[in-house]
Amino acid sequence: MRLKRHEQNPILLPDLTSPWQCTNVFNPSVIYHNGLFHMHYRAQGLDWVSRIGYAVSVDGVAWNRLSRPVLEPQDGTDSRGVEDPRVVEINGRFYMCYTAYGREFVGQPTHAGGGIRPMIARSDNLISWERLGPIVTGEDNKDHVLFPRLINGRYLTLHRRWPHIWLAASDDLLTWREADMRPIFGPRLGNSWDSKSVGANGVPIETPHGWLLLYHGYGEDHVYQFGACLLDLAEPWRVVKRPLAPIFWPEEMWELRGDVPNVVFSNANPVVNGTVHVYYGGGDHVIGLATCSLADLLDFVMVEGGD
Ligand code: BMA
Repeated sequence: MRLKRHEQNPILLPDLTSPWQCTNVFNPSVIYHNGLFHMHYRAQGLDWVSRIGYAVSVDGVAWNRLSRPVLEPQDGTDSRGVEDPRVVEINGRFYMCYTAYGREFVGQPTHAGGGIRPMIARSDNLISWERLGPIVTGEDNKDHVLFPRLINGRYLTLHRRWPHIWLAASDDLLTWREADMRPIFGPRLGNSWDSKSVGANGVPIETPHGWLLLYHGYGEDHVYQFGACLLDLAEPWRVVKRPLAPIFWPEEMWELRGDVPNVVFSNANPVVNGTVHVYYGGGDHVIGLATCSLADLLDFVMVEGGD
């Protein structure tokens, strides 16, 4: 089982005429809404600060982008950039999980002196975003993504306390208590591709068998790859299937090289007409698309995922 690259890859490149997105465009979120694909992507330009751009598409391959970013840094908590959006629609409103990379931090300085916060913002039109706040502060935490519906009346999010994927619950998206957080899975020692680190990709896909979660990982060689697993539908902290093999890894020149080499990094896997559309950053420099049938991916996870 492996994802198939689109023949028109890469599907989005830096715009050399635009100061804020002339260097890198990568790690996009994509949702399918009202018959259109809506992309939010991370962009870097002349100042190397990450901003979030927006683009829209009829076919999911050719994009029309807004000339201005839809989210930019606003204070010391995100002055180094707003990164890696993951957008989800819940009960008719849109929520964006994104990483704020700042110079100011609460608690101990971490990760080379920067603060890395998992933030949530809300929108009714995908363009204007209102910041709700962070899930946690005072630690380096990212790769957070909300589930597309409430479970037991609560919002759920995955997040990453390195090197494990955690689950957290909240009544209102504003208060996230430590007591409502727990680790759900981590790297697999000795397994070639995800032995060092893992983190969630896009919004978990609801299926009759459970939540299908695509995730990224790397091993000793630091090559980013994707895997898939299945979380229990009612108790998503329980991992029910997790195949050993990856489903995608860098092979193209623009995945092996780029701004950061050997990186495929995905924040989006919308399902449209039975096809999983995996949008991803290649080499932290451009955007690619790879697909598979949802039925085939589910088969693979069920059959190869162990008991
Ligand atoms: C991760 C994230 C991603 C990035 C990846 C590879 O830690 O910061 O934004 O694509 O590293 O550089």
